[in-house]
Amino acid sequence: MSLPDIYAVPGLHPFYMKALEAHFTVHVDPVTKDPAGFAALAPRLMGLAASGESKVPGSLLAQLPALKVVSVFGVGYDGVDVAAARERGIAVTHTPGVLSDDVADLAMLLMLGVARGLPRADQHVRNGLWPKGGLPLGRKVSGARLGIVGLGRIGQAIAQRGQGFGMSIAYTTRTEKPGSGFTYFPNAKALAAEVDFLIVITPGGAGTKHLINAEVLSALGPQGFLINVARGSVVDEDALIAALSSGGIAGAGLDVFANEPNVPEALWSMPNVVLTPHIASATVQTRQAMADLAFANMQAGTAGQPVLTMVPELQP
Ligand code: A2R
Repeated sequence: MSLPDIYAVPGLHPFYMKALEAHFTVHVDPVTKDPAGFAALAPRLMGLAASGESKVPGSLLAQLPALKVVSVFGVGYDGVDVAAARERGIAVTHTPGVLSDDVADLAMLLMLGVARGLPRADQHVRNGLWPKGGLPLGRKVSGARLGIVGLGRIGQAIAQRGQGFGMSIAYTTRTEKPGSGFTYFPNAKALAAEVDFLIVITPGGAGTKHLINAEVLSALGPQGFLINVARGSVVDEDALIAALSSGGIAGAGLDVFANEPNVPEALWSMPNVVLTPHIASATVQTRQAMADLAFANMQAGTAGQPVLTMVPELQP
């Protein structure tokens, strides 16, 4: 018996691909790779495997009449046209929860790294500069004021870690979380004005585009640090570069960027910035857990069974 056909975007994680290939006939990027054959293949494609950064526009969904599920390997799915999927009765799933610890860990790593100047200190030793002198003093993290923009699964995991560092925790969300025990601010600007470190961990997409703008950065001020582990679109990158280069804020730790994998060259040489290439969930353990969940969603969705983790907008 032939295996069901599915569509896979290019560059999917090998753990996810391995599981898919054992149970499906996987067609990688067939629109581009075989445009002539695509019309014949399209009516057989029952699932679409995507990553958190993939673009899955309504125009693509419209070409896939048999599609039952889009299974995203990632918690963010802002590239998927969920409204178009809803109209066509297509399930959209993601991998919430299994990556929260890793993303929170990386947020702390970036915060500590930029505050204590880890990249520069490492280079200082490697380049043989230690015997010639010391480094500028860092910024103490323990006991400082932490502000979290977005107090969902990952935001709460960050808050827990911040508590472990004796930090005071405040946050902003669209709706107050009275049970959290943390101090609520109605918007990012008001929060930024009251904290030393501002960590951004909302979803991406139109609703949060440039939530962190010049005004918010100005409120964070010359002693404040920005950490972004959400999506590049949430921060106005031009405003951030301007604030970093003028001393408007003290520094930044960034895992996500507006136009990945391209990072503005202005950031490369800044000593008060720590940059990582969107690796927040990139551990063996978490990528395997994400692959297992994304695969389970694909299997359930293509079999017409209830999926495990539907995106919130499509939940009943
Ligand atoms: O919707 P609310 O009020 O419960 O707050 C959510 C918050 N959020 C916002 N906060 C401020 N302004 C906004 N415009 C805004 N829109 C959403 O983000 C909630 O507290 C948080 C999202 O939490 P979860 O849905 O539990 O997501 P999780 O697993 O923490 O992941 C967050 C994002 C992903 O969407 C990826 O883009 C990224 O982390 O890796």
